[in-house]
Amino acid sequence: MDWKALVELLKGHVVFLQTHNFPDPDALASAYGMQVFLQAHGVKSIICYAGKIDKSSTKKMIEVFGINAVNIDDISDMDEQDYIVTMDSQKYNSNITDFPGNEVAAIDHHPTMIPCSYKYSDIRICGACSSIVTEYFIKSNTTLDTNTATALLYGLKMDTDSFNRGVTDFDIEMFSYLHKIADSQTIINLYHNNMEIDDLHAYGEAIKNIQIYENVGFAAISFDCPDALVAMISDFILGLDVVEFAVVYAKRNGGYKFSVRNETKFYHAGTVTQEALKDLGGGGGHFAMAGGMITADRISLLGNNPEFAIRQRFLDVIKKTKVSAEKEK
Ligand SMILES: [Mn+2]
Repeated sequence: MDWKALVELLKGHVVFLQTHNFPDPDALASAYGMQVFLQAHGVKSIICYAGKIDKSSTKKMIEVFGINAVNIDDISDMDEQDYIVTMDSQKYNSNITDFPGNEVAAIDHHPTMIPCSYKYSDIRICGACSSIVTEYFIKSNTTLDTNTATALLYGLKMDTDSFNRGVTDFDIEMFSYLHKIADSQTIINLYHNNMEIDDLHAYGEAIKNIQIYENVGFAAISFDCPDALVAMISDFILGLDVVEFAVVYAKRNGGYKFSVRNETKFYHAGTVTQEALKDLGGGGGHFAMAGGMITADRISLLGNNPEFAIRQRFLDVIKKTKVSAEKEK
């Protein structure tokens, strides 16, 4: 991490901070934190994204912290000269749309799927992109106001499932810094009001359709729902005592959107998902959590029982992974 190099690189340019599509709290918080940080060093930037901000909890977060995130449809003047910093995501990922600007930098906490050479990159595996952005304030001695600290803490809390998932010593260190400045009441208010009545329909369908094969739980949702909701349901299924690996998917644009969770030490959710969805649309992510999709044009590859084929693909990869883990013992 070299905060001066980042500021130097961006100075004098039109800068867009682009989150992954359908941004979640960590993407928005880290982009917002970076915007405040850059502003303090004389660099103006615009937060942008593709897709929708489709959860009321995320909309509420934007309102509460006063985050100005602009949908790409409302940006007409971005050109190739403009600089893009990808936040909580990396160029070429399946969850980020390629905008006209030049991706000169990436700040992310996910493993790299397809390498890209940036002028500046800060990609570290940790619980949340918000943690990485927090360090920019600390290392540069930049004042961190309560609002920004609260947003970053919220992003960190949400992405780590309250410090249970993918959390590292670094996240805890950043948390202890944010905690001193953040407003805990705001966090409590946001945290305890992140489910909508409509979400219950998706939960209901997942509960009805759940299928369990040994320690692997599958649930299909027959209608489109926001990424964040699919992820919440995947967490929910993982909460079952017999389930150690959860695969939840919802219909989207003629294909499927996946959220995968792993609590074993044998499998890697990211690589299992990548392998299982190979040639179908793509996927990947962390050890404990991953996402993916099957695109409409690839559905036919699954034959006439797509749900069966999906289960088969995941179970095959999991079985293979298990065998190699046993060999290593
Ligand atoms: Mn994140």
